[in-house]
Amino acid sequence: MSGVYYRPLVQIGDARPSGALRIAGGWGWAAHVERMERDRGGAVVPVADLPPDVRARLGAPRGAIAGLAMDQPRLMGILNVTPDSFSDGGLYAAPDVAARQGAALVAGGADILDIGGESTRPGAETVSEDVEIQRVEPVIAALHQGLPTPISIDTRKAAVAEAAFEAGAAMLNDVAALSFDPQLASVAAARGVPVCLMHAQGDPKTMQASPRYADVLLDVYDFLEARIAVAVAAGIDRARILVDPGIGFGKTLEHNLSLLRGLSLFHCLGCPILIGASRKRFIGTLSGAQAPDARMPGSVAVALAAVAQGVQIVRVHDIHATKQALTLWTAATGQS
Ligand code: HH2
Repeated sequence: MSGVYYRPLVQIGDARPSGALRIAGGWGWAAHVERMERDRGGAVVPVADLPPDVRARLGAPRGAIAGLAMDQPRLMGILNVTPDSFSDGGLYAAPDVAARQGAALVAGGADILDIGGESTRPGAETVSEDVEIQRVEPVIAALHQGLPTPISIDTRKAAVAEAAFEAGAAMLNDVAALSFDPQLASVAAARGVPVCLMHAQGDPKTMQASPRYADVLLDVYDFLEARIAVAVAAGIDRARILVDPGIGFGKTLEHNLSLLRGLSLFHCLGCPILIGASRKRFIGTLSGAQAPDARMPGSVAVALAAVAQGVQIVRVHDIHATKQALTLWTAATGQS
């Protein structure tokens, strides 16, 4: 993008000036963008000043992901089938309990379920493919049989993804953006599934040691742009790619906040945006809520702030509360 970045200043509501650009075919629009260059700061300019290719990418409606239209905010319910996830570790290890929790998430408003068999919390150890498959496969099979809701597999490993797709998963969520397992990109390409590419700095075991960026927002943008190119080169259709800045993955509190404030920049990548901030440590740091399951109000606030920037998918633990908040936010901002 020639070293120049454009962050749409997303607004919501009907009182829209002529000439405003609808962002990604969604609920937000922008009359102005922040034009940014590294080490030079930003300047607010009208959307009329956008280069035509950037304008086209910002404005193009995003295609459906796993059958879900991207013209309204979508909730991804988290279901970790692990003994050690930071928030729900050990709760849903038995397949029947996990399947019941999945059904409860759907009843509470989840549009898609994200099933993970390996914790990627800071300090977590990698688990073997076999163990990860044993954890996720029966749960995905049970959920797929019982529910029409699409299922995403949260894994970095090709063998796990393959087993999950066989069992009925319809999307890949990779916190390593296809960099952990060289086989994963071709597995996803062959299946034709949507793929979420998430930014992380370092691996889970060491990523919080001392994360550093020149400019976190622009560095993460460049990383995601490069990973999209890798995915496309491997045969994954660009229309099936989602991007995620990876809140908490090799980021300090200030890094997380810079990314949340600048989220709408990622619309310029031309892909739906997914965000996962639910119950993460920075919410505890800012609010004083020590226990992860006490961080629901802060998680809901971050979810709404993201949706107000046009983020299409929000990955959350507290589905019922987030759904209620989203319903009321939508009504109160005059969109219903
Ligand atoms: N965060 C976690 C796991 N997967 N995937 C995406 N796309 N974005 C995220 O922010 C994200 C993710 C970590 O949270 P959680 O699954 O709740 O915990 P754990 O990794 O301990 O299982």
